[in-house]
Amino acid sequence: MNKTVLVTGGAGFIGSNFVYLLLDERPDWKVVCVDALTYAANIHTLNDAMKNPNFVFYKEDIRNREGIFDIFEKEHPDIVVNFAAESHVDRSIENPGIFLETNILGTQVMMDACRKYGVERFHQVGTDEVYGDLPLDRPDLFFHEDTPIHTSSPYSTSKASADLLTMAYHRTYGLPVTISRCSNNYGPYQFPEKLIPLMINNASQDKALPVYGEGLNVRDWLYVKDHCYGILAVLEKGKVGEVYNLGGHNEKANIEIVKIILKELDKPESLITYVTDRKGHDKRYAIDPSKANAELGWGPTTMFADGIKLTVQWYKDHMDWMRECSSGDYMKYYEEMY
Ligand code: NAD
Ligand code: TDX
Repeated sequence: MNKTVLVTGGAGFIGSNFVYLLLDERPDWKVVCVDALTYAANIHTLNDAMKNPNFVFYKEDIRNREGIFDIFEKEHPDIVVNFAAESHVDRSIENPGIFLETNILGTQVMMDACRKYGVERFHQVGTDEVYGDLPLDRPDLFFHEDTPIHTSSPYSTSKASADLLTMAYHRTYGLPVTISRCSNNYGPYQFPEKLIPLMINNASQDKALPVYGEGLNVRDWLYVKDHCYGILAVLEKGKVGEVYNLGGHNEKANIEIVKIILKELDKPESLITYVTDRKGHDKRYAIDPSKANAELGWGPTTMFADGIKLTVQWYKDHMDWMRECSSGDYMKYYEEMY
């Protein structure tokens, strides 16, 4: 059946992977991408999508009510998937304001447009960071959908606020919403400020690899395509008003990840440099994805050992893309950070 899906943040990391997944897997759907093209976007990521007649791109800010309403007026989406966000924890510590504006107020604008024009689903792309962190010495503990919200950073607080607002729009106005909360993603098209592409970028140039604290913080890594399949499963099989945790059962300490990357690139561990820890640094994230397994039949299919090889190879093959991202603005940020 033909559907029009409006994807916000589709020029960023996960949003662009989702755009490509939809164009491949649902060839009779129209994909409308809305992205403000912030520093985190690279328009060349969408070069192939632009050639597809089922794809249309709008450069627009989700905070701009008038502009967003105009797009709804023209496109009348059936489904809206909201990826657009300020997504980097370190930047939220330096400058929280824009996180509150985009992640909370931008989400409100998107849901107001959905209310006005009517949609069959508004899907909010959320994060496991809303649950706070788990202790390193309790490997038996996991985040469940009913784990209390307990945020640490301005980023996770803004995402938690957006989730709460999404549920409020469901209860108060009957908006047909779903939320997915995912663990750390890795794969192609991730901006090189995030751990994995940053380390690949630096190691490829024999630059120091800045590891926060002792590198013992743990994240649960999921290949981006598996996340995108999870979102599609929520859209097609998920129940309105529900939250679904999507995770990989693939926990690794940061230092393990860095050493795996060095091995893949055949670079020495002497590049590792321990730097001042992130303020309020969450210790461990670990998702229990059993609800998504049981209700949606979803689970990750990419083993980390394979996914990380694919990822390192992708960045080696796309150094031009990496250089485009590492423009003047990004280098200024990088030099201030490290
Ligand atoms: P990203 O930073 O790579 O991409 C974000 C995109 O949103 C960019 O293209 C940017 O231009 C766009 N954007 C930012 N502000 C905008 C605005 N005001 N209006 C319109 N577009 C705007 O982020 P990502 O890693 O792809 O994350 C996508 C979503 O998934 C976010 O909501 C994030 O919170 C969530 N998430 C990410 C991860 C992860 O590991 N990366 C894990 C769980 C959840
Ligand atoms: O240079 C670095 N050195 C380092 O040790 C960077 C950039 C990170 N780290 C550590 C901090 C974290 O423990 O690596 C871990 C991963 O860091 P990020 O890539 O910044 O991700 P994280 O803070 O875990 O948040 C990510 O996952 C959840 C995404 O950026 C969020 O958008 C998502 O919601």
